[in-house]
Amino acid sequence: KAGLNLGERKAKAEKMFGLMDVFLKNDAVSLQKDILDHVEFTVARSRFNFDDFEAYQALAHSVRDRLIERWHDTHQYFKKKDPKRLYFLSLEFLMGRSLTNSVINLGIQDQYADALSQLGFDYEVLAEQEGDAALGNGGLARLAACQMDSLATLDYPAWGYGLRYQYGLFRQIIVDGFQHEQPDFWLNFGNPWEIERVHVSYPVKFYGTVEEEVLNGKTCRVWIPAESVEAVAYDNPIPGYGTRNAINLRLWAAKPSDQYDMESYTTGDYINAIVNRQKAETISNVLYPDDRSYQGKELRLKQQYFFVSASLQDIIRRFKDLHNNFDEFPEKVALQINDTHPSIAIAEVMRVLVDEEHLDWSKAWGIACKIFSVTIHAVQPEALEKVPIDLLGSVLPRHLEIIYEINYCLMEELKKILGQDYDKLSRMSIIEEGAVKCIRMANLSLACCHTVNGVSRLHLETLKTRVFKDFYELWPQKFQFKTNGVTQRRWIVVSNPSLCSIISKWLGTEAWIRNVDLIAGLREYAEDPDLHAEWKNMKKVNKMRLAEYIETLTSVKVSLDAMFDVQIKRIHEYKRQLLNILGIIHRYDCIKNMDESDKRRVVPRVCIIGGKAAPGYEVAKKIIKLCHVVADKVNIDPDVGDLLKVVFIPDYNVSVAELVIPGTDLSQHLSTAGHEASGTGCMKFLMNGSLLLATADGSAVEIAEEIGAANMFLFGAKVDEVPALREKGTSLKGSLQFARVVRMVRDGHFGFKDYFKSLCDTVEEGKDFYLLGSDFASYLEAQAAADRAFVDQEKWTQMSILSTAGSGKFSSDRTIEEYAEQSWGIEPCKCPF
Ligand code: B1N
Repeated sequence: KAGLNLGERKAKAEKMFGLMDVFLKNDAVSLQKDILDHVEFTVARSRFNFDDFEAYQALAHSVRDRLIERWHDTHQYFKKKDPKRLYFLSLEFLMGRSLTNSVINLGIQDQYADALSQLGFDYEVLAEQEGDAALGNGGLARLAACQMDSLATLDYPAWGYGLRYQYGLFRQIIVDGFQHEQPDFWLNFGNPWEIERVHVSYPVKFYGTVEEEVLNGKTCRVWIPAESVEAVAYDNPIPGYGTRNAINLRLWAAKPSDQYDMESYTTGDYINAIVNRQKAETISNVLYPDDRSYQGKELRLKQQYFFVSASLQDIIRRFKDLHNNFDEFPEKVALQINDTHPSIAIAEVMRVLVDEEHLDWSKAWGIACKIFSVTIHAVQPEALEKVPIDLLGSVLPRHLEIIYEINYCLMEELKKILGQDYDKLSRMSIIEEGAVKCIRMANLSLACCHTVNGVSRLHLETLKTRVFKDFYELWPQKFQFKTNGVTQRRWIVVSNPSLCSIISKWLGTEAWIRNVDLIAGLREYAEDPDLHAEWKNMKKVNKMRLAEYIETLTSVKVSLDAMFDVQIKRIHEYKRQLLNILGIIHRYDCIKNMDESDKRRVVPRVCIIGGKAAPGYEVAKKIIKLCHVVADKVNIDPDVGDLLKVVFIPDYNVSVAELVIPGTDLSQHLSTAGHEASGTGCMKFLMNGSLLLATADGSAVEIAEEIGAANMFLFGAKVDEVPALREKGTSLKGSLQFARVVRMVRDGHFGFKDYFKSLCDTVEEGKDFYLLGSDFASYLEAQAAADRAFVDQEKWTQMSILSTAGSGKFSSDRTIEEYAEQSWGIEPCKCPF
C-alpha cells in the first residue's frame, strides 16, 4: 500500500499543526520526565545511574527540544510572511556556552532549577559542565554572537551564516610561565546545541579552468571546476528573550563529495580515491588563530569561499521558492559582510547572476550594489586583506575574471570623475600592482556595498581621513558608523544574577532586559545608602567567586579588600599589556622602597591579566612570560604581602569572562589612541559596574560622554597627538620612571634577561611605536587617581552605579536597531505566541 506523497504529507502536517498548537510543558514534573527520558534514550544511560556530565547532556537535550519548537514556528512564520531578510555572513562566531543563555531567554530557568533539585542535582553545577563554543578569535566574533542575540530578541527576520570548525580557537595552557597551544576539539562529546541537516547540503566548486561557450547565440564564459566539496548545514537555534522568535545560525561543515572523483574509482585507484575524499574535510577543520594579520593562505581563501558559496546557494534557493524575478531580490535580501573576510561573496553573486541566471552584467551589478553592506573592524591599512592574484586565479579562476571586470568598470567610472589622477586611481584600484600582484578585498567591498560601517565614531573618522580617504571623498554618503554594543542578556542577566536582581528591584521592572535604556533610571538612586549596601554586597559575592577561581588555578590567595584590577583581552602590542606590567613593576618598586607608615596608606591591589597570544606572535608571548616572572617575584615577597598580588588567568574565553567581569573593581583598556577600532570588553565591564581606566580610544570616547569623564580614569595621548609624539620620540627626562622599570626588566631583576631583551627593545627611545614611554607618566597618574577614589568606598560605589546606569547606549540592541534602519532596511517579524 503506497503512503501519502510529499505534498499530501505536508498538507496533512500543516493541518495537524494548526489543530494541535500544543507545546512542550514547562512545569517541574514535565521537565523532570523529559530530562530522565533523555538520560535513558538520548544519552543511553540508566535513569538510576548517571553522572553530572550525563545529566548536563540530558538537560541540554530537553532545552534543545524547546528551542527547536520555537525555531520551527519562527521559520514557518517567516516563510508565511516572506519579509525582507537579513543574512549575516561572518567567518567567526564566539558563542560561548548555550545552556544558561537558552533557559533564560526561554524564560524557564527557575522551573529547570526546581526540576533538577528534586532529582538531586544542582543546576549551576550542571551548567559548569558545558564547554565553550569558541569559533572565533576575540572582539569581532563575540560581537557577532551578541548581535545574533539582539536580532532574535528584537524579532528581526535574520539568519547567521558561518563555518563549523572542528577545532575552535586553541586552548592556552601555561607551562613555566610560557604559553603553549593545545587543540580545542570541542565536538568530542557531541554538541547538543546544533541540529545536523544532512539533507541541506550544496556542492562547492574549486580550481579548474574557464572556457568560452556559445549559448543561444551569445558567447559566455563558463567555469569548469576541477574539485567539488559538499557543504552540510548544522543549524544552531538562537532564542530571543521575551519572544517566541528563535532565529537560525547555520554553520557549514565540509564533507567529501561524490561528484568529481568517480574517475579514480573506475580506474581502480580505490585507496587514493578515499584518501582524496577525506582531504575535502580539511576546509572546515580549523579556525585561523591570528586576528588582524592576513597572510594570503590558500586554505583561508578556500574557507571563505566555501561558506560564502554554500550560504548564497541556500539564500537563492529560499528566494526562488517564492519568487522568479531577480528584480525582487533586493526587496527580499540584505547581505551583511562582517569585515572583508566574506567579501568574495560579491564576486560570487555576480557569477551566479551572470553565468548561471544569465542576467546582463549591468543589471547584475545593480542588484549586487543594492544588497551588500559591510562593516570594517580594522584600523590600520596593513590589516586589510589582500589575496595574491595567482592564488585567487588558481582556486577561483572565474572569480578572478569577474573581479577584473568589476575593476575595469570602477576605473572607467573613476576616470570620468578624477581624470588623469593616476596616483589616486592606483590607490583606489581593486588590483594592487607590486612585487606580488594582489586583490584588495576592502576595495572590492567599497566598490559594491551601499554602506560601509565603522564600529565607533572615532573609528569612522580614522576610516574617512586615513584608510579610505579617497573613497570617502568620492562617496561620502556610503560611510556610516554604528557604535558596537554587547547584549545585556548574557553580560548581566546570565553572568551576574545578583546585579540583575538589584537592577530589577530598584527599577521596579524587568523591562530593562529588553529595553536597556531604562537602566538609566538607576541614576536617581546613585547616592541611596540602601542601594549602596546591596551594590557592595553584590560586588563582594562576585569577588569571592573570582578569588576562589584564582586560588584553584594559580594557588595564589588574594584579599577581598584589595582592588581587583583586571585587563583581559587578546594580547597585542597595541593593547599595551606591557604598559600594565611596567606599571605593576613601578608599584612594586615603590612598595619596596616604603617604610611601614607609608605602606599603611597603600591601596591593596590584585592585578589580573588574561588573554591569548597568536601562536606565531613572539612579542605577545614574551609579554605573557613577563607577567608570570613578575608575579613569581611579587607574590612571595614578604615586604609586599597583600598590598600587591599579580595573577595571570590562563585560557581566557567567554565563560572565563563571565566569571571575571562581575568581580572586577577596575578594568583597563590601554590601547594607543587610534588603534582600537571599538573595543567591546569595556562595555561588559561598564554594565557590571567596574570603573574604567582607559585611553581616549575607540568606544571609550563615547563611554566617557555617556557617564561623564569624571566617572572614569582617562589618560594618555589623544588620537591627534599621536603622530607628533611618534615623530618626536620619548624624551628620557620626562619619563625617568619609565626608564627605570624597563631597566629593571633589561637587567634581569625578574630573571630571563636574554629572553626579555628584544621585548625591552620594542619600547626603547625612537622605537616605541605604541608610545608606552610617553604615556607612562599619565598612566601612573590615572592609577593614582583610581587608588584615591577607591579609599572613599561610598564615592567609588556611586561611580560604579553611574557606570552601570550609563551603559544603556552600549547594548547591541541599539546597534542592531541602527543597522536594521540605516543599513539593511528590515523590519521586525514577530511570531505570535
Ligand atoms: O573587532 C571588534 C572591535 O571592538 C575591536 O576593536 C577590533 O580590534 C576587532 C581578522 C579581526 N578587528 N579586526 C579583527 C578578527 C579576526 C580576523 O581573522 C581581524 N577583530 C577586530 C568588534 O568590532
